[in-house]
Amino acid sequence: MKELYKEIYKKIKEYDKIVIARHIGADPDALGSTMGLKELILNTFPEKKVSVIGVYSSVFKYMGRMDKLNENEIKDSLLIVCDTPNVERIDGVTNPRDYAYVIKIDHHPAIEKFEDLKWVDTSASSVCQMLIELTYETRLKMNKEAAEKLFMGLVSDTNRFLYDYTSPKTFMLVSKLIQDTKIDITSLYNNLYSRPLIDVRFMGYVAQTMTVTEGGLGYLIIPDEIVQRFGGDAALAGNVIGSFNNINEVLVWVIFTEDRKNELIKVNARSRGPEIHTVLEKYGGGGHPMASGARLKNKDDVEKIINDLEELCKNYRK
Ligand SMILES: [Mn+2]
Repeated sequence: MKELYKEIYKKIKEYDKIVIARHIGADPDALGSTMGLKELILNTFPEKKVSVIGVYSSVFKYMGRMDKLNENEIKDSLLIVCDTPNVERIDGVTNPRDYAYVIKIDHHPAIEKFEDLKWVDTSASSVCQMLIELTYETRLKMNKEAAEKLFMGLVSDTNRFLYDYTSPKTFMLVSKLIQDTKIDITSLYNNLYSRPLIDVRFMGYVAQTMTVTEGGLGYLIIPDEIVQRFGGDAALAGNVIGSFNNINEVLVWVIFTEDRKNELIKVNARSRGPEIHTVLEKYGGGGHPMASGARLKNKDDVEKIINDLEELCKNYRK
């Protein structure tokens, strides 16, 4: 392992121009790792040119702005891809081979080889955790700005140290990070977890209205009128779906949101028991085993999905 850290460090040292990328649909780990890595590199090598690319996310504006990429510099640049297992999911890179050298740093199971050098650790809670580790194992220099970004990404990917890949190593690295940089973790939690009142009111609506079946399926169909009442954003369900975890009576929960403008029904589904992605795949959607979604053109599919998920819950309970 030590050799791998050294090799990554050597490549960073070798290149004057470095581009850092992450996956589409950015989340705090993707943003925190790329922005944090940029800080680390510039703090260690102030003369280098480091660009973080990808679509800017206003939801996570506290992570910082993206950089403009100079196309002419690609062929001389080192590309570091964080938190992304395959080319199709890299935001802002069509062909990694256009770059001089490619490093992949990831904690997803490997899907595709597009790199010259890889560090994939599926036991790591987050790529942010991996970068804290890399820094302490090499001559990269930590600072407060990098620490804040890495901390937020790690906290978000572990859901505040709740998920089971939170390990003794996670706590050890975070402990050292806080001690070294004196980051103010309370204010950072504010960034991550304060939310608009409308989301909370909508959560109340979902909690009040959700039907819960015998098998442990919670479901809810939200008509367009209700979406309009809560601000008219079809992304609303996606913002709150994660908040219905850990309810005794609910194993799987799904919200169907009518989107009249686009003539479709958005499906957001979550599970804390059976794997649900295969059901959603059947209806043209997909995702992770515990978090999936779909966009339905056919209204009849709503009932079919409810039946399939209910079946899944019942079998799981047996
Ligand atoms: Mn991640």
